[in-house]
Amino acid sequence: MKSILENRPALAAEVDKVAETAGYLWQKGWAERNGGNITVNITEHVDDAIRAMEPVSGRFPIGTTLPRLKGCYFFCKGTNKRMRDLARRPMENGSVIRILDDCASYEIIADKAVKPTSELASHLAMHNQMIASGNGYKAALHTHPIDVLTNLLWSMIPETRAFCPKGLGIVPYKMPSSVELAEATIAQLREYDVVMWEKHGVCAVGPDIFEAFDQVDVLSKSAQIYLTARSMGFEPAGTTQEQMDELKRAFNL
Ligand code: 2HA
Ligand code: ZN
Repeated sequence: MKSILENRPALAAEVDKVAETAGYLWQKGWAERNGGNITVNITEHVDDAIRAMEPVSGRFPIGTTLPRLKGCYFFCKGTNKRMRDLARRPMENGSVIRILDDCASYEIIADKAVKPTSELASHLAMHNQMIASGNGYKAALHTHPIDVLTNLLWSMIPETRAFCPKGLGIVPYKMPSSVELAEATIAQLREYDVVMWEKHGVCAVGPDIFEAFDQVDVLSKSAQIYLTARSMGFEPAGTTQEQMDELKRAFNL
């Protein structure tokens, strides 16, 4: 069977970036078993031939109605699939879905009938909001980092300020995969690009999947510095407010 990626280098490049990121998540220990999920809005790469493609699945409800997603297409990690497998064989461990005109259901169009991530409602709600905000963001990432990420840790390395300038939002515990989790997540996303799902993991959004990953990565690095300092018996002071302000002026943050 012909892959949807064949003769579509721009689309193939986006899927390659997802596969590369999936490998990082596994190497970092942030993706045990089927943990974590990735979705990328690929609508800009969709041509008439893709629009004409017959589904390889039935229709499934999203669980919520997302008016901005009419006619949108997403590459999604498959539910119950492993990040480490997505890294090597993205089209066997993920699929392309089409949002239907009711904005409340989707069908799978390629390559195989791999059912998308269990956190689809949260992911699609985030994409819906990113479109509404006009920020041009195309990627959403959910992962299970080892470090405890909190706002305090944000000040540990100056780069965190530069590369994750908005800091971290906190979403109180909600059932995984629930619409309540989706709603609480998008409320935090109005202010932040990275949110912590209490007792679960983090979610990050960005223009592409690399940028979403980088934000979690810098926060995690900050957390490691903090925890290493604590384990050596001192409380790190972090960047002072003065130093932060200086950075802000110098780099226009
Ligand atoms: O996809 O991480 O939150 C597995 C999960 C669910
Ligand atoms: Zn999870």
